[in-house]
Amino acid sequence: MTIVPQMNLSREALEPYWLPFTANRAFKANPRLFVGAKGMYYTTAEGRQLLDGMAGLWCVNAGHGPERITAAIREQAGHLDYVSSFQMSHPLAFKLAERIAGLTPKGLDRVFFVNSGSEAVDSALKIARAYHRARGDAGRTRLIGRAKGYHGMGFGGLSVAGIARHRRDFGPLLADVDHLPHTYNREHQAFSRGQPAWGAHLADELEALTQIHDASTIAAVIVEPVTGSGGVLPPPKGYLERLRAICDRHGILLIFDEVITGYGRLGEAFGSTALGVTPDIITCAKGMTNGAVPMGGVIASTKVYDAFMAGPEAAVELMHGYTYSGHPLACAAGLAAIDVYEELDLFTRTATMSAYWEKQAHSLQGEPHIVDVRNIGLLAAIEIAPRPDEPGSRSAAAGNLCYEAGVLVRTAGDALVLSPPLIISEAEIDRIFDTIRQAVRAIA
Ligand code: PXG
Repeated sequence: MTIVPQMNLSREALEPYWLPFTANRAFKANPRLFVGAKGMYYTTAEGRQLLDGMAGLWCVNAGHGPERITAAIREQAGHLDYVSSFQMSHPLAFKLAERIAGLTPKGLDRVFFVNSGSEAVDSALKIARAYHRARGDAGRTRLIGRAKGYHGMGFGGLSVAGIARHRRDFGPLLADVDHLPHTYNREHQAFSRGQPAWGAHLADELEALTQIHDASTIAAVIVEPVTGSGGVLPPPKGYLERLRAICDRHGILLIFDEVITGYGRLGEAFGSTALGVTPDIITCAKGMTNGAVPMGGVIASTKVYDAFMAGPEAAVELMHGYTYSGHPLACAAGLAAIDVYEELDLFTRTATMSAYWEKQAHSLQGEPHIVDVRNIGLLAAIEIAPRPDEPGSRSAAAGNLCYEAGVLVRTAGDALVLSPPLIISEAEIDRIFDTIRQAVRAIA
């Protein structure tokens, strides 16, 4: 019997677990197992410390395991383990919605709880369609996404998403969907610091779509304010403002998917505030509980919410929700996470630290294979030229070298993407970029 040393389990014992988004056979031959985490570091099963350059999966914004969050979950589990949110609730759900409404741009203050980013997106798309119907405008059903967009793995989110490899295997998606082009153009934008100067005009593609579909058929446009998984693409200056104006002109709802940009990543509680453009609906997840308990949310404007509140008072206004919506443990973690963010003044700190982050990220310009560096807030992508006919192989090799050197980064196609906990220090920022520097110098 082969024993996998990291796990003290037989190779066969690894079979039943089907891992998501993973090369299962390769993983099971060489498992990466983590047994602990604190602050900026993971502990692997071999006892190595790994600097977490990804905040888990873009979610552990205050670093791993803040005691206040852990204690809040523990305590809540002892009081009220579960209660349905259908026609009943519990006090923490109301408290959390109120706290979140205090973090969002003005006018966005009605919070619908779900359990993940994917559910947040599907819920937001359904709310957008139902909103128009509630106003007597049921012909508005079309949903517009964008190339390179990631909106989770539900059929709704996948339909508006723009990463072909994610969509390919699953048959027909939602009908009545179209996409804007993405905003990346290396020739015009390479090594931009923060938002690129070129590309605002790409928002006019929405105007062009209204000429194909007729604006009166379009319910909503959904975009990530900064494309995340698709490779960290900050919006060109003026682009989001232009999308907003076109949506207003045609009565189209604007949804910002802030699953990554929410909860401080751009130096304000939400990216909408940091970027100065207010959507009608925000989706969030990840940083909501600092990754400790699954949770997501749809934050709607009062205008959207009020449109649902016009019918008979005893009637359910939105036929939608999940068994675990507003789960007591998630709400406890959500409240404690906001406490921790505020106690550390983490969002302001992020705004300050991102200048150093930007400087160090761009110090990689001129190193071998590096064809672009993109950054905004505490996000960055290091674009690595692919080997001929082997897309992704060189970035994967660089990512593996970083892992061996004790730094966890993520690869997205030909890019290394970085999204560290917001508590990162200057010395840790140096270590991340120096490790990448050594890695790209070492690979062919
Ligand atoms: N919207 C956005 C913008 C996201 O980044 C989701 C929705 C879906 O969230 P859930 O909680 O359902 O996973 C996400 C998630 C990666 C990666 O490799 C990114 C995500 C998830 C898994 C992998 O970058 N983002």
